[in-house]
Amino acid sequence: MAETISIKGKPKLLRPKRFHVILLNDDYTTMEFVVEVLKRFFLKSEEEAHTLMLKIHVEGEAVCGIYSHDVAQTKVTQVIEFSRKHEQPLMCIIRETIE
Ligand code: TYC
Repeated sequence: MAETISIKGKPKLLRPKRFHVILLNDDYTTMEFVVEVLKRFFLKSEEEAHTLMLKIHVEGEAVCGIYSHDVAQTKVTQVIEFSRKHEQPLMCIIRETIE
C-alpha cells in the first residue's frame, strides 16, 4: 500500500487508487455479445447484464466494475481480446475514480 513520509515521523497511509472499467457503445457489437461479456468478465447476473447493456446502448457508456489498476488493466485486455476473437469491435477503457 502507498505510504508518504510525514515531518512528525508518523507514516500516513494513503487509500489505494481505484479505477473504473467502462464499456463504450458502438453500432456493430451485438447486444447478446455485450450481455455475455458482462456476465463472463464482470460477474453480472443475466438480468443485471441486460440492464447494464441497455444503459450503455442508450447513454453511450457505463461503469461495469471498480478495481485496483492491475485488475482493471487485466479486465480491459481480456474484454478486448475476447471481442476481437469473436470479431466484435466492442471497446473497454479505464478511468481513474474521482475522490
Ligand atoms: N449499440 C449496440 C447495438 O445496437 C449494442 C451495444 C451495447 C454495443 C453496448 C456496445 O457496449 C455496447 N447492437
